[in-house]
Amino acid sequence: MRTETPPLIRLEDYRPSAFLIDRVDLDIRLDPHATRITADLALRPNPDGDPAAPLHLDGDDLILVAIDLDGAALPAEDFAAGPGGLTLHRPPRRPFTLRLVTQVDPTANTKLMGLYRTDGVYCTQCEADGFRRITYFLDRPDVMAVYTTRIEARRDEAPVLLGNGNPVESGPVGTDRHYAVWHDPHPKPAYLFAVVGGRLGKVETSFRTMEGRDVTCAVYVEPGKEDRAGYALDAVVRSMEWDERAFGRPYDLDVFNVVAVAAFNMGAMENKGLNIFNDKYVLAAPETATDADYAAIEAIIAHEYFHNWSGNRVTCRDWFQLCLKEGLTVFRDQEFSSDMRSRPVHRIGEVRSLRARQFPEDAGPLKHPVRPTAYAEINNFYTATVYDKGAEIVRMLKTLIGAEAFRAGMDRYFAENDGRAATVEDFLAAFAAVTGRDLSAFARWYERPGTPRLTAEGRYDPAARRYTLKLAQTLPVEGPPLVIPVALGLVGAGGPLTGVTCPALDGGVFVLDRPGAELVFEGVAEEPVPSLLRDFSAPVRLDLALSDDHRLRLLARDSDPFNRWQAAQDVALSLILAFDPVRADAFAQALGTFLDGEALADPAFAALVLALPTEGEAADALARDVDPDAIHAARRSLRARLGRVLRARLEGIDAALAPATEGAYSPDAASAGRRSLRNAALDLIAAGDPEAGAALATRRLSCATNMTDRLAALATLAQIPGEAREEALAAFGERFAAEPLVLDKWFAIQATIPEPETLDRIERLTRHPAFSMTNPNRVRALVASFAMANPTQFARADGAGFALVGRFVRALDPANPQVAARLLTAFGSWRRYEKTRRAAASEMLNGIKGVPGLSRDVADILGRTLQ
Ligand code: 0A1
Ligand code: ZN
Repeated sequence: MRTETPPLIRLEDYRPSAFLIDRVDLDIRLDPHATRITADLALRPNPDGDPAAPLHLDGDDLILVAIDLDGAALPAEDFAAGPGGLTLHRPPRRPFTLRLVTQVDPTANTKLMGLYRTDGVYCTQCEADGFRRITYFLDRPDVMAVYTTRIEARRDEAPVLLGNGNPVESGPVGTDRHYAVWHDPHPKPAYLFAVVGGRLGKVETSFRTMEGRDVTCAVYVEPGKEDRAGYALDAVVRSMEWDERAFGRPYDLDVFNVVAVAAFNMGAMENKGLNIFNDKYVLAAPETATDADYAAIEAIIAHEYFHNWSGNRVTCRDWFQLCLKEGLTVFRDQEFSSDMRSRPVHRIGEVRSLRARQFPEDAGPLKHPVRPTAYAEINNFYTATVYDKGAEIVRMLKTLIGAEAFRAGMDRYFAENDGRAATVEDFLAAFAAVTGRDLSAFARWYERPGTPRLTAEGRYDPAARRYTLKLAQTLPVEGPPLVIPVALGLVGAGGPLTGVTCPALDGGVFVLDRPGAELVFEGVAEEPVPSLLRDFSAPVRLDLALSDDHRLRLLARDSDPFNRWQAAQDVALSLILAFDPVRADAFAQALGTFLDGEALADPAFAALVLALPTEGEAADALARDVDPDAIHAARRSLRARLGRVLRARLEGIDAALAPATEGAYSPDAASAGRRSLRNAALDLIAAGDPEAGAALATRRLSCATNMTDRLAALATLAQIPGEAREEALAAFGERFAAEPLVLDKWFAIQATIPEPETLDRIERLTRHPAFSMTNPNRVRALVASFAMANPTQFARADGAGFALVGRFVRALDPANPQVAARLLTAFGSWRRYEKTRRAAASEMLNGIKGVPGLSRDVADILGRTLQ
């Protein structure tokens, strides 16, 4: 039996629901294997729906125990029920209540969707379609109801009982049980429903909103780990403050709870008033978490909190509109992090991750518009395109209309759509209304897949002191042009040129809304270098032929930090793709001058300048016949050369930063920046002189006082074969044997060693007592890191790397299809390899295709990947 390509759900087929549900009263009796859910649903026909339709409620893996309509048992001939749904053949055409009693087994729920147990804690995940695994329901985001939830459990098993909204009452039931009732006054779609029950410790604080509401904010974690929850709690408070200041959005309940759980498919979830988090994005102590972990915790806490307005108060009409909440909320969390940290450094980080994940996605078989028009499995559309390109669209909108109009448009969007399930059209309509502009051409960004290419060509006429810049856009798919905001300026030998006029520019931005345009600059006193797409003003690929000298002028002199960084990246990338010793040395000289001048003034920025483009970026630039071994070797030799030429300076940086980085740990951005530069220097020294590097890294490991430095030293050492590495790895593994989140880092470092023995290492590590196929973090640490961040070994010419990942996909699929499908996306660029590797990937993918009973998640990714 072969798995067929699953059927598609299409945007154009959207119809309002035939019925609505106004109120949901739940009584949940938690039990490890037989949890009973009694749901009283207040239903009514939808005036906008089909008046003759039967009532079909979604279900998934449910056992129906009882069904009553308006208090009387429903006769068997009036309905049909199975694990996958419940149909009432002749539903009343008036308001009525349905009581459903269902039973589920949370312990057996390995998909981690619906109600499940992780380390003894009951929790739920309902986005996108998990509520139907709790009770039969109209499980679609445009059906919004007011929920009251009573939770009952054994007191010893679940002393803490949490639900959405505000706590109403609680008390004992008999001698060993208890209950709690929660009421959420804000109508919400089922995907935002949550309950939690378990033994949990907490930290809490209170926050007074701009409206004067006192909110109790709490973060719940595994008992004993309360001292690692403080940073997350602080991030909650900072997020609340910021959303008031930046967007005028206050919180709207009396409590805001965050719960950390060990097994979670994604990063976190914005359930109303009860955010549930992967514990990796909550728990932090200097000894166990890196600077990057702290930054991610801050960003994800903010992201989920900001969903309270962009997602919960205003939700999505249907799942095609996912970017409406995700793109917007990513944009909001990016702005928050930029305000909390260094804006340019954060922007560079955003763009690096866009290029690492979204550009390849948009160039391969899994590409899709930011608003897809069809899907087989919605859980496969929580993608870099929906999230990150979606955020770029919001950013471009702000660039186009200006900060003030953007804020006015946001206010209008929230005011007009509060309590509604909205669409991308509703979002754009708010900005069109406040600006009086027609945004229909801009809206094409939501519809057109693929990364546009922006080509630029400049000509200087010294006699006329005129510079002419031709810009053109090309799109991977035919169609009308996009509206591309191009922030730009001209840079002379001494810095940005002044006294230059160009009427086509508005606030330094040219809006390219045609296939091509010519910009004329007057009063240009010397031959300039154009600095284009400043601050990465649009998610496009830029084709601009510049000499190394001109690029290095941008590095030295441009006023735009993003383009200074970009200039160094461009030179480095061209050297990785085609090495030239003379150019490499000139590049090293320029880096040296840069480091001398400003490394210590802005260490975080300097660290980014030293971080060369990744092997993935080089592969993405090549686009075809990719040989990861050749890219790896080229990048390695460039780094070795830079390390040797810059050795003295790198040692100087190391010494200069030693006192500041060896003191007490603080996760703030400035301190983190110093650590990142010092660790970047160490890594480059090691690239130039592995022996000295190994010695230095070993010393650093022995005196590290925090996880950032410890892990950086270990990562450097991991690249250098030898006994020192093996000893360091073993010591680290023992030291943190009781720390699963730290062992994840240890798994990942080993899985990304670019050596053939890594395959055996991974096999060995799967037998490590801390490894588990049922915890997604463990699987991601060991296997997804290998697939996504070890290009030479994943794409080995003999196919063994592909085969290893293929085996994991197959083994995971029956238990947790979402995680299996995500792992399979590592093959998204398989057609870009040279032919031996391409054949190996094809063979592996076709092998999975033959497996009987694949999940819809995996079958969908596989079908599209092979298309
Ligand atoms: N809305 C969440 C993402 C999310 C989606 C699906 C999940 O199911 C396993 C979990 C979380 C966010 O954007 O953070
Ligand atoms: Zn989100």
